[in-house]
Amino acid sequence: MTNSSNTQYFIDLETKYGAHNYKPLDVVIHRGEGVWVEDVEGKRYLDCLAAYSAVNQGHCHPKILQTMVEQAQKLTLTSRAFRNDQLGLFYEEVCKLTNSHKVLPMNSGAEAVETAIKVVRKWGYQVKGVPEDQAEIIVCANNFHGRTITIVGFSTAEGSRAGFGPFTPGFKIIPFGDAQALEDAITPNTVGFMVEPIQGEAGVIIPPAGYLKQARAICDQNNVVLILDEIQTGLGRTGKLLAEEHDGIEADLTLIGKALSGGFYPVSAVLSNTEVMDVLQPGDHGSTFGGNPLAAAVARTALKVLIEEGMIENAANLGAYFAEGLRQIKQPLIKEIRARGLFIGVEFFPEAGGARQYAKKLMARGLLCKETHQHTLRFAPPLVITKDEVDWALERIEQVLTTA
Ligand code: IF1
Repeated sequence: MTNSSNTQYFIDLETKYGAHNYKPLDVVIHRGEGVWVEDVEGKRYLDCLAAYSAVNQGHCHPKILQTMVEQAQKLTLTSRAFRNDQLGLFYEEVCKLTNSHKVLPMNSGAEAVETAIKVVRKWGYQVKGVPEDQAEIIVCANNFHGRTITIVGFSTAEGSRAGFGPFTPGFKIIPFGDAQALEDAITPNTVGFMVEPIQGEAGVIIPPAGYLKQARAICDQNNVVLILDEIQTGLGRTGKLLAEEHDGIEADLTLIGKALSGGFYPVSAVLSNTEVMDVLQPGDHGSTFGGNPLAAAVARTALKVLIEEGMIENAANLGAYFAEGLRQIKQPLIKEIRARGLFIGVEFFPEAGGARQYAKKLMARGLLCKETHQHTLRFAPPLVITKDEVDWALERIEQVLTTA
């Protein structure tokens, strides 16, 4: 076997030279198209992770690729010292689509989260009148918002925090899905409440019906900015453009990332109403790459194909179909199946001995997915998946879950 087709060769390289901050499944992928990826030995897999929802539009979507290439041939980066002809168009399109007033573009999801934290703190001091350095932000237990020091500082996952202190003060943690806890935690110094509409890393945890509506009302009553982290739930994943639509609410700040580029490039954004975003003045915040013309052009096309090609409706329809198929599988070790659109979690009882074994067996049968929080298997394929492909996946999942 030549080096270039030898899985072990690439794994050894990563082990020898790379930081060991991940424990990936031992599949080395070298190309992808739509919902399918191929490894270096020519084996094909149906991708049910979709790069954690960054490739909602499918791998290497041809129209996004075309934009990427055409824009890269013209102009990639100006820095924000100068203007470019893509940024304003991106702003207009994303605002009209999401009913937002103002946008601030960044790169990674974590940067969007950090940006939101800065913006609500400044809003708290300038508009709400919170005394200097007293601003409080409320977050939820079992959150996942990224990996910076500030963000892991308010994580409740010991593995994310341990060894990285001291952390940024000013955060309060309450249980997820508990509106009363939110009301009780608010003080006159509370500037924001940040929450995932559905907790992803925690295992696709859907809050009780009415929770987000109550949270919206409590934030309104107490002059607190509601920040929804839709970095994973947004852009079609749950069968709506934004997950907030399921609850008929609008956040004050909405964070999007991942699929904003269809997986071609790191692009994130903070979507805001005017009052909150207008506290930022020139020099307050920025990024060398944020809002660059390549990112803006790619994001414009990524949003366009999501809408024009019916991916959001497909997520709603085939997500329901996928979940229904999973519910037909007779396996008493399944504790619960949670699904909204193509955001699906299958939680096993601890007696099953962890979900990773199933992920490995599914990989051997040509389906890629990932366990989360030890006992939950997450299925979140690209939103371009077809009914036949869902059937193909269900067949394999049933085989793996019902044969010892
Ligand atoms: C990794 C999880 C998914 C996110 C939400 C912000 C970010 C993320 C709701 C930060 C990132 C990631 C990153 C990825 C694993 C992944 C993940 F399992 F850890 F939770 F998707 F489910 N808000 N999610 O989900 O965005 O800075 O990474 O662009 O390998 O850490 P980022």
